[in-house]
Amino acid sequence: MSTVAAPKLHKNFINGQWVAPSGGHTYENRNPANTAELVGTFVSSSAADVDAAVDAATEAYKTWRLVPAPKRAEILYRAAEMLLHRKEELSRDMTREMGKVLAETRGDVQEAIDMTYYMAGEGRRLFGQTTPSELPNKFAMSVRQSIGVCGMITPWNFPMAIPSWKMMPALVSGNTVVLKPAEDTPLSSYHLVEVLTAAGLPPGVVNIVSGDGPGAGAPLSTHKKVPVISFTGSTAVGRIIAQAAAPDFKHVSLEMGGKNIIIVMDDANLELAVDGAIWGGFGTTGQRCTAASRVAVHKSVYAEFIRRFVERVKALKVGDGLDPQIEMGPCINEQQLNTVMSYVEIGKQEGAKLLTGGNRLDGGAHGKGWFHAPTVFGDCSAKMRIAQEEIFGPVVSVIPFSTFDEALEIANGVPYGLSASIYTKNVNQAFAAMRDLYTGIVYVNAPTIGAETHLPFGGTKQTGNGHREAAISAIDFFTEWKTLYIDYSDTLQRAQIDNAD
Ligand code: UN1
Repeated sequence: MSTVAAPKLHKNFINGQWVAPSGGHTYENRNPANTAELVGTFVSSSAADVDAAVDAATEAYKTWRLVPAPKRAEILYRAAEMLLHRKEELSRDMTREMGKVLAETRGDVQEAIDMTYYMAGEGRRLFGQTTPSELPNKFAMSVRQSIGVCGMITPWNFPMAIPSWKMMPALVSGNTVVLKPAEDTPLSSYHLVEVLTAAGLPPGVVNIVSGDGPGAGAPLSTHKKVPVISFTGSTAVGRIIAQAAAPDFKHVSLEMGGKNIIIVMDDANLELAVDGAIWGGFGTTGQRCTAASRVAVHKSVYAEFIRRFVERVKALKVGDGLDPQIEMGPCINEQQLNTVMSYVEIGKQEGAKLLTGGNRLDGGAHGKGWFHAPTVFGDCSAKMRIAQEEIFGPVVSVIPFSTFDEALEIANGVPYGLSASIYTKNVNQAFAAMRDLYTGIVYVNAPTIGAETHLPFGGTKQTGNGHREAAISAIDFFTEWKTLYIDYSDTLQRAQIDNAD
């Protein structure tokens, strides 16, 4: 039987030490399925704490960048092994602080394990290019160089996976890290850093400052000694970070909102599409940036799809994610629940047809948590707010359409561009959709969620700012190219001049 962490005061982790916050302020982290349960107490950090963490990371960078990458990678390999060993206990703690069901928190920890192994492998690659020079007796190549202290601000919906997406490529590339985890889910990030430390990461290479956005996130993202910021969260906060970082030309990677769609064509395997819409729409209580919050269904199969989908949604068991019977957990907090409820009102006012759900669940076993019924709106038009804006909760808007072209127009007609999916057996339409859906990720005959760690993750338009997480693209973000020319001719050779006829 696995154990779970007892509630305690978790201090910041700076320079390999657990340190009390300079201001002495703390906050409570409670289980969203049962707010009577205290998961732990964490510190509310301020700019002074961020300064101390950045100083430690700056100092540690001097030596960490010179550790050979394969040696850095060995620490990551050890960490991955330890995460695997502790997977069950870490997953249980994550369900307690985040609320999603145990099968999903196991997936979250596994995603961190996958990323850690994958980036450890990069320690023996980190390839650059060699290429012939245009001049004789001259050698040309490019190498990756680390950048320095990377500030990371991570969300609560993937409390271990997303910090690992950012930390592992940064670390194997030779950077050091200051992490500000989401206020609602710091424990999982602490576990990750504990593991890295036990695996042999030197003091100061990874530091954690907990707290809220204004108190800790803002001083980190604007810090003069932090040249790299990696952020996952809302588009509104991403815009603030990008603007604040612009005067210093910081490297900024933003992973923001989504309004992802599943397109169900008339020839789709309907049962499979319903499975996908359930998992895509209500997995993680809809609190994924990749959530399928829109489902567009061809008119000829619309009635049948709705019938099967709504029946399945009504049967979803909502409750405490530690219970193996439960299929959907709570919203993360009261504010998120209120957002969901306000969008339900908006949907009703807009004239969408409420087919199931639409209410908070607060009776009986749900009484102590932030539960909302899984909700489906039918007969939505593509321009309704519930079909345009990110809700980040268990609400799916179903939109009927008549033609393939109309479906593509609906799919692309939102401000975001993270993930899209099409269910069809028509290979021509599948390829046309792969080409014409303007998103960072497209799935065929699978829902909008399910990204793997060795492929690029990110989106177009207001979802991102052109970078991609995971895969080799993460290494591209956390390194800079350095081009090297070595002239061994013992003469002055002028490029573009001495080689010209
Ligand atoms: C997110 O939605 O915030 O593809 C991240 C997925 C997961 C990661 C999602 N592997 O849904």
